[in-house]
Amino acid sequence: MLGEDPRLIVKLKGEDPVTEPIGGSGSYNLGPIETRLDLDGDDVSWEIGSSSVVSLDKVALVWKARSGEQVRIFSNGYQSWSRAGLQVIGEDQDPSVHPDSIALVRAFHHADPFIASEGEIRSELVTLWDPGVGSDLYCAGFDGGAEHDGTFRFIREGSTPQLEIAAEAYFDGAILKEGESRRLHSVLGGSGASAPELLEKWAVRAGKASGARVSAPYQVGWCSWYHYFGLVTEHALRDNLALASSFPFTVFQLDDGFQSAIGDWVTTNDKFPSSIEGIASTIAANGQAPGIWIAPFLASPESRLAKGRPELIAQFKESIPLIATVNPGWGGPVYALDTTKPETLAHLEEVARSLVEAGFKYLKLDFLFASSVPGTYADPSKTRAQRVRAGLDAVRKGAGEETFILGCGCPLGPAIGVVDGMRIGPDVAPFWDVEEGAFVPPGYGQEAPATLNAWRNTLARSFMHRRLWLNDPDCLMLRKTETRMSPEQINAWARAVAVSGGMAIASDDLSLLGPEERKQLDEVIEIGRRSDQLAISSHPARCPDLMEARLPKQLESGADTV
Ligand code: 9PG
Repeated sequence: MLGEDPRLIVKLKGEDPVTEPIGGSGSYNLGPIETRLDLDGDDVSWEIGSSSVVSLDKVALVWKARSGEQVRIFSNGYQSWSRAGLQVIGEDQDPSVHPDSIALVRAFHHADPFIASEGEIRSELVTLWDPGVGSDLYCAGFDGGAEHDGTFRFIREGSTPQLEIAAEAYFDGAILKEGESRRLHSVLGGSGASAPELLEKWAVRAGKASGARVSAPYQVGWCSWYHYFGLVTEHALRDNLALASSFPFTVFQLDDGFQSAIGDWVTTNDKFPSSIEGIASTIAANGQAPGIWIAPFLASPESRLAKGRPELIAQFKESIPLIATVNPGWGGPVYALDTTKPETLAHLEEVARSLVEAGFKYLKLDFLFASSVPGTYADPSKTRAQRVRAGLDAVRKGAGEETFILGCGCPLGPAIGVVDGMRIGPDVAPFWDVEEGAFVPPGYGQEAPATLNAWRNTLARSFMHRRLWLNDPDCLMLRKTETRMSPEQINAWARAVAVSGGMAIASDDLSLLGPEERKQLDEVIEIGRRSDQLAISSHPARCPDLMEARLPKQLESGADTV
């Protein structure tokens, strides 16, 4: 994999990077960091040791490759909602370069929220590139992401036909003790002619190395969000439940809007007269598995959690709570929990256990990037990835092995091996593209809620399905009223969900679905099941124009095509 002029780079916090050429497998000392490299064909395994206490920003393998006029890169964003797809060096820009980008938005796209250098293209966890010299495509990906984030950087300086590629283990200033060793995630390389096949091969290997949970059954269900949004009521939930029996739903999932506050997940608000136990038992009595949404790593300033247990909140600095995101629907800023504290992990475990004991069998865990946001955490030895992973492990421990866990707003790497399902794209919406006049934070246009944005990622990340988890493309919306999508757009989205073989979760007021929409749902499920079966028995749906178009248009499973 390593091309010409391979080098190792170590960067400590606040210091200039140091670099040394690599001559092959062996041990390399750069300042206090010893890196032991094992080059094996196209793969690299590596381990670092520190001879003193250091704050480590990154360790990177860097090499050069001949490139032609056009260098095309599959750029994979950091978390569920981040864009994935083709970028071309010199034509596209890293979203952080937007003059008005803010740190919180930059952190949506990439592990490293600092501004990329001019012309640099990045990809998280895995990448694929066509150097434009008529040769094969190259693929490289980390074998997991539980210990640290893994970023690929591509840069072409000036007009030189040389491409510089870096595979970076991102530590974001984590503290290493004197004498401490840490194994890094291996970098797996490959080359070949087919982009989807190379990405699938990587996903199989990374999934195996990280203990991916890929055996849950095909999911068919209902979710309250994309019709009712935060205005959902118990009344609306019960109305839909009353109609659900005539649909093939196995899961019935209540989304954001039931909780008494962000952070207080086991108590309901005034719109829900019943307790969470009451809601779960009502759903179960109707014959569906009860599902519920929570954002476990968040707490609003008004929550009982933030007020009663302020020590669980991460800090921006010196007693100033860390704001993880700002959401007008929740009344503004919300804080991130400090998942490096055993007390926080005990709390998360308890929340998950309470929900499962209340009867929920499906947990949609949202805004999981919260604990990856840079800030001051109690244990500075933990990387961003380890903070996310620790929180996820705590939830899994409380929820037990049988509970279906769906990750959302989730950094991808740290979740492999914990979640059963993963949202792999931005939110759908009852409209196709971001609408004129809508406020979109600078640099967030391709992540903003819009069915088109969900479509892009459904095609571009199809290779992850049944390899890293079950893909959740986001919800189906089949209603023809109370939507600004045309019948053609509704149909196009439904077909993408179906052919992807991913989770089929409808999010309509069921009273708006007539026989025609019901027939369409049945068709989606029929194609979806077959595509999913093919993903299990041979390969997931493939996107043949992945490297041809920034917005791919084709998806093919053995069952059908888009
Ligand atoms: C509930 C929703 C749904 C949805 C999730 C997530 O402000 N924001 O940037 C923002 C981004 C995503 C988002 C909501 C707000 O949607 O993806 O399915 O569960 O939360 O609030």
